[in-house]
Amino acid sequence: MRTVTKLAGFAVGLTAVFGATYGIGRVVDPAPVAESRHDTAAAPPADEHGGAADQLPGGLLVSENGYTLEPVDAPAGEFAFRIAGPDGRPVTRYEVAHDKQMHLIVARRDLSGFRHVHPELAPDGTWRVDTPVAGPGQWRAFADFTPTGGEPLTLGVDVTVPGELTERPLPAPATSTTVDGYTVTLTGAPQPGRTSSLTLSISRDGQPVTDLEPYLGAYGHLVALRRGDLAYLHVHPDGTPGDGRTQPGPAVTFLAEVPSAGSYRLYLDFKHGGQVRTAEFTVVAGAAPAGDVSGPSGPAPTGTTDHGTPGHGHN
Ligand SMILES: [Cu+2]
Repeated sequence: MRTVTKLAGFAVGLTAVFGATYGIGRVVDPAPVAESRHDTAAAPPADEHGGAADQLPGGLLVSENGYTLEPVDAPAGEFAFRIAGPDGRPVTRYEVAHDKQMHLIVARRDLSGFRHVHPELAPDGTWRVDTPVAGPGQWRAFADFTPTGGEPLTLGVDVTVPGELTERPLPAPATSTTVDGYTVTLTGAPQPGRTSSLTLSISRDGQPVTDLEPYLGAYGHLVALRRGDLAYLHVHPDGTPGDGRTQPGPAVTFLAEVPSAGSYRLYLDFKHGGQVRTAEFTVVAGAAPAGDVSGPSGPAPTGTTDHGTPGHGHN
């Protein structure tokens, strides 16, 4: 909290200095940047850095655009946190996105143990939820939210659970997986730097599932995490229930854009029979170097095909 208070004070100081500069600069040259800075406090200073912010994947920063994710001490079995706003105080007003004001996603650093939960907001701005973090290891917790008056944000923080850690290798790339008797098949492959269509088809006992239930405003919710740094990627469903063209299965289509070549883990949440399940895939975007851990070491490949080539060779 002390740090936040200091940072907030620093921000106020900056604003004051900027204001003075603005006063001087206006005489000489009315800089448009200063104009936007002078706008209402509700407008986040995102525009000036919009280009960079657009390119940086979500979830890599604990603080962005003046908003900071702060874990809060909680009883055993509970996970609690706040979002400190630009004024240093906990944010208490949020917009609803994908049916919820706050999406909390956790994954272990080895990309195992994914959970997606929805905390409850207390009037003082504290979010609480039964802890989704299970088992020893280094976890990354992502808070995906839109503060009222601000831009959508995904902030991330590390959470350590002490104990003996058994690192799990990333499962090999595959285009089919099973969960609780459901088979989920992936068509399409992400391409670095551009939007790709990913279609996930769900069947059970060999029969296509055609009565998926809406979950978070869609027939599926897809999260992608990059191997190596757990960059969190926004993946948008193509179509919404009730739009007249989107069917409740068996196929659910998403538009995904990955920032680099490399391995990603996809997590599809879907709801059927009143229960939400998560199907997981490893996918490789672009020409991943052998044993890839990080981003591209050269220009992003652009010549690969849009679809097909499922399960690029790995290892
Ligand atoms: Cu959610």
